[in-house]
Amino acid sequence: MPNRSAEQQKQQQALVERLFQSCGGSYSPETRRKYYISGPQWAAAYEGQALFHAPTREPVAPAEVMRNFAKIGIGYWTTHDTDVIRTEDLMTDRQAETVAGLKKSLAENGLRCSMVTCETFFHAVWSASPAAESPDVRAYAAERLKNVVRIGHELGAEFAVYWPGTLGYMMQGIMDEPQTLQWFAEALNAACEEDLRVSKQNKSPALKHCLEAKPFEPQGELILPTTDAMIGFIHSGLLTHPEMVGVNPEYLHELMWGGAPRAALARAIVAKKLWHFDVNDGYRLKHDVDLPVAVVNPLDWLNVLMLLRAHGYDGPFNFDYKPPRTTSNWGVFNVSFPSAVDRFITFWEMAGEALADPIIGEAMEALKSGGAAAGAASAQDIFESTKELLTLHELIAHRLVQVLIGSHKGRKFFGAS
Ligand code: 3MF
Ligand code: MG
Ligand code: MG
Repeated sequence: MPNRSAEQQKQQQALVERLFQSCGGSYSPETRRKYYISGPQWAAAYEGQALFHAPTREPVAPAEVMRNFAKIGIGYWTTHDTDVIRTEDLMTDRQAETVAGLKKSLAENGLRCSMVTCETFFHAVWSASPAAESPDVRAYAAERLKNVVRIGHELGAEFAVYWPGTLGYMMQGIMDEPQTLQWFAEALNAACEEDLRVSKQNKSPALKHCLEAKPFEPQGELILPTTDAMIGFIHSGLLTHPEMVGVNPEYLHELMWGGAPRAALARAIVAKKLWHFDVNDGYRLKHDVDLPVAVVNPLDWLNVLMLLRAHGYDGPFNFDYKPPRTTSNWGVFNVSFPSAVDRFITFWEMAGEALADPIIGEAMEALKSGGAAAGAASAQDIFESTKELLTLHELIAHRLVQVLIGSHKGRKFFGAS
């Protein structure tokens, strides 16, 4: 029996491989490495488990993830502390050994660690949040954040990300929110202080600390549910080093509360806080399904990348998605990551085309020039002067869909002229 299924699996892989190759449109590892794309350890090693889901895949060790990322052409690797070090081994000699091993694997595979993040949501110690009433929990949270900063320096990371996870509640009336925010700020302040200490000692640049929000999950109510809330928190006066702290919006997290990710990103851009970006896809007002980038909302993704290109975003694109649990261990590295990366690159290049499109360009310019109602004082005259121009909004939307489906390059359906 095992032999028979091994044979079947080989045949099925051959079929998937043949069909994937027939899809075409893939980029070489060298081309993929030109983009600031990072692959999370937790995404690659995700076993498919969830509240209603048993695992469908085997665990994958960091060295194996790195080997596969290198082969695919994903140049950067990101991790939570507990993705690679058991909670009980953190801040012990075992941690030092593990970190040394990770450094070696990164070097062997020609990868760099761009970001480290602290897991403050999974372990039982965080059940009442990392800013819990108990001073012991809070002191431990501060130590964990400081430890992540040190690991980040050790691995040469540029960013530290904090998704507070359980910073919220399931039931009403159990929490003093302003006090909890103050406590949460204390842990971040400790992380920034530690960063300044280590970077001074090592004569190396400080990390960029980025806050990530999610509107719900794992708690019913979160105290900092959106990227806007995080930006407000950065400027609340509770942080001792607000200049060291920015945001890491996640595409689906903004969609989950019903917002427009593009508008959330725009607000972070004008606040000069858009430093890191988690990319994935999913559905509005639903769960954090973490689908691969652009499989649900391709038009929106084109639009999001136009925004980022137009405003010179040069931070990482962190592929914080979950390979679907119907994808096998083999499929994770042979289909899931390569296809997600290639779609991203295609959308990035398409965004460049859309920004350079002469039709869109002329339409935008015409709209901005307005209707020469010079000196007009009446609302009606001003409206009349641009009335016909405003039809360009719909024309631009049509043109963007043409870029998405390739009509702008002559792709035609049913004998269109
Ligand atoms: C949860 C997330 C997290 C964060 C991660 C980085 C497990 O929905 O998106 O991924 O991105 O903790 O800090
Ligand atoms: Mg998520
Ligand atoms: Mg994320």
